[in-house]
Amino acid sequence: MKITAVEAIPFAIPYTKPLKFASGEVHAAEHVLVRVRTDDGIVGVAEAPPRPFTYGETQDGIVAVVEKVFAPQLVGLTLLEREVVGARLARTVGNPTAKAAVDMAIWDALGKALELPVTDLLGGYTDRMRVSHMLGFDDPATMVAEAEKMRDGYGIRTFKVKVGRRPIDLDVAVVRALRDHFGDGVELYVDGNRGWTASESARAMREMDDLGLLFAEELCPADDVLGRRWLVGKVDVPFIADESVPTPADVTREVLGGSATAISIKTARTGFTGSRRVHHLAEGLGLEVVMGNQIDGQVGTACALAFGAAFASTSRYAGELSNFLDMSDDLLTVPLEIRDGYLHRSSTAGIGFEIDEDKLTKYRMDL
Ligand code: MUC
Ligand code: MG
Repeated sequence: MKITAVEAIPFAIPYTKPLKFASGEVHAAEHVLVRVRTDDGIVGVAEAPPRPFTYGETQDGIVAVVEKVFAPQLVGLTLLEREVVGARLARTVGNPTAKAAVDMAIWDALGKALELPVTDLLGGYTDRMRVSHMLGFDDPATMVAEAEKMRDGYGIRTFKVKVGRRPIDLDVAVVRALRDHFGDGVELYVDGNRGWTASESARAMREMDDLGLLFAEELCPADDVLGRRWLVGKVDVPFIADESVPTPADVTREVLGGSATAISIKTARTGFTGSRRVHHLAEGLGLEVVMGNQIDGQVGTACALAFGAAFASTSRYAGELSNFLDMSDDLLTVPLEIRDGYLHRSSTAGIGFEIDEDKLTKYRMDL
C-alpha cells in the first residue's frame, strides 16, 4: 500500500457542443489524468479539470504542481495515511483541482487494495443518483430544444440554467420559455457564475418569482460582500455557494456571513476527503447541498457519482452529472450511461471505472 509514483498526464478531448456561461466557455476537455501507483502494483486514477476562470489553474500548471511539488512529498506514504497526504498538499496554497485529483486517485487505489467500492467506504447510502443537466448560454428556443433532447433521450427532468448575461431579460426569457414548454414536468434552477450585480439579481429573481425555481446559485460575486448578503436575505429559495467556497473554511465564512444558504459540493475541487468535510459541515450547519459539476469528463463524473451516492443529503437532489454527454469521446472502457434520469454507481472496487489505454494514448498530449 506504499505510494511509489504520482503521475500527471495532460489530455484533450473536444466538445461537440461547447458550454458557455457568465465567467467563461469550454470548447475542449483539456484535463489532467492523475495516476497514483503503489508498491503492490495498484493504480489509482482521477482527473483534474483546469478552470482558469474559476480557480486560476491551467493544464500545464496542474501537471507541474502534481509532478514537481506534490509527488516528491507523497512517495513513500501509504494509502492509509490520507490525513498526512492532506497536510502535505495543504502546504501549497490554492491548486484545488490538482489536490482533489491526487486525493481521489489515492481513494481509488485504497478501494482497489481493499477490494471495496469507494462509495461504500465513504458511506454507502444508495446505488444511484438522479441527474441534473446544465444548459449553457444560447437563445431560448435552442435551450428549450436542448432540454427536450435531454428529457427524451436520457429521462433527465432537472435543469440548471446558466444565467448572468446582460440584458438580464434574455436569461429571464429562457427560464420562462422552459417553464412554459415543460410546465411542472421539470425542476429548474439558475446559476449566474457571478455575472449579475446584486440589484440585477434581485430584479431577475423578482421577474422569475412565478417560475417555481428550486435554487439560485452564485448570481453575483461573493466579494461584493454587503450586496450579496442583502440579496441572499431577499431571495426565498436556497442560495447556493459554488466557486465562492473552494474550501471548508470558505463554506463557514460565506454561510455565517449571510452570503449563502446552500452549498454545491464538487469533488473536482475538494476531492473525497475535503468533500466529506464540506458535507459534514453542511450537515452541522443545517444546509442543503447539491452535487455540482466542474464540467467534468466521465472520470470526474464517476467521482462525483461515487461521492454523491455515499450520503443521504448528497443524493437527495439531482446531481449535475451529465456534462460529459457533450464530449466527442471519453476515456472509460465502459461508458457511463444515464437511463430514466439516473446514473447507477459502480459496485466494483475503487471509484469503479477502468481507463481505456488506447483512448488515453490517442488523446494524451505529452507523447
Ligand atoms: C458551475 O456550476 O458553475 C462553470 C464554471 C465553473 O466553475 O463550474 C461550471 C459549472
Ligand atoms: Mg456554479
